[in-house]
Amino acid sequence: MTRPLRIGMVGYGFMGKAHSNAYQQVGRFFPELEHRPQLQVLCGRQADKAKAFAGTWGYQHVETDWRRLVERDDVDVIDIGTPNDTHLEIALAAAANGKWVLCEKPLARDLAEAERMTDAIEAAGVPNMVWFNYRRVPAIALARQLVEEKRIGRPFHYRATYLQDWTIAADVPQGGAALWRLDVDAAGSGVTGDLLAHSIDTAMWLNGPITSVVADVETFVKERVHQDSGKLQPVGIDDACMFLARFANGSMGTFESTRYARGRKNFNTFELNGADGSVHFDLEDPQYLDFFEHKRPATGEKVESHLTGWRRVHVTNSEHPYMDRWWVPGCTIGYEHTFTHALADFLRGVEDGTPAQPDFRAALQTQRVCEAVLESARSRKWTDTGVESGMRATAPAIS
Ligand code: SOE
Repeated sequence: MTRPLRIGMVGYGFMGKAHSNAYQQVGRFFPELEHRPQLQVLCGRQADKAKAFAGTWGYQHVETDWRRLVERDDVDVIDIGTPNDTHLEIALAAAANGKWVLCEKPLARDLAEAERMTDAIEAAGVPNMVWFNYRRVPAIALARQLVEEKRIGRPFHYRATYLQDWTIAADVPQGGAALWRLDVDAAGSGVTGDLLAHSIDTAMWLNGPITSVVADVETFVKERVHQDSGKLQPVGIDDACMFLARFANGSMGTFESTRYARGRKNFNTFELNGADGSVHFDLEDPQYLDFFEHKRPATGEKVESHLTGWRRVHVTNSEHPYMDRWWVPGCTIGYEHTFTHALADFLRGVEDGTPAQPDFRAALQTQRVCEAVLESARSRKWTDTGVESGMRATAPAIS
């Protein structure tokens, strides 16, 4: 038995597309799910663009004001795919109207907003999720599986980078449709909220809570023309951020992110080194997970030291996370599939009563780390994150 789930999508940009595609694909590739997303209403401020998007993707109706959208009786889910400065108000109103709420990352511009959103969602008791899609890259999910299988052993180091290069030119303006990420009022922060939030979410999923950080940030281009005013205005975001971290499990972390790494487009990498093994991932080569296994020889067993080395696992077998839903071994999948996987996990969680992660509360923990990072960069001191120790984003205890 299937039942329709009527989607009210807010936003028709990059994420509007990525999420709409997931709604269309999920029932085809995860047919066992009971809920079948139905593209009901597309909401966007510019009527002509909203209508065009709705036509392309098959939304039945168009709204230009999210306040009307959240009150509609023919909508079950509100999906927030708009700039960060709109997340709070929309989430609060959606929760007050009893809608399920899906929100694009980062959860909010800052911790205070994220706390209000989490409180409101939990008080309303509605299903919710934040689209940290990279957890659903099969190779990253495989890394988590290897941690759970205790193949990494006692963790020592976690190393993450998230590098891009699209804001190097000083004449790139800030603000407006495509460039709100450069406007601190709309985004809340720069690479910390936009890119490092991904790295932090993945890190805490694989390696548990981050307890304290010390950070440094830089804004290389100090003034940019704002698209709304047409005037040169100070830039309030961090263009680059580096921080050291301590994890609750005793391991050490380094995180680096910038939009000024010439040649790097979406270079999202991590490496985890433990006593028994290491994993390495690079999103620019997303089908692969590199794994190094430190073999402890059984008594009398000869170790073939001349053959030790990293193993490149091509993560396309049906035994790999999510891959039984797609093609034959060796045939690859891409970025858009991660959203379909996230949605499938969310719906399954609702149906079997084990909410998918990261929900708002888990994303709130990532927001705590982002806040501590920015605070540390201001104070130039080690700063506690306040991440809840029982957080549900935590990887299982690693011995
Ligand atoms: C920024 O350029 C961006 O689009 C992020 O906002 C996304 O979350 C990331 O996945 C790709 O890069």
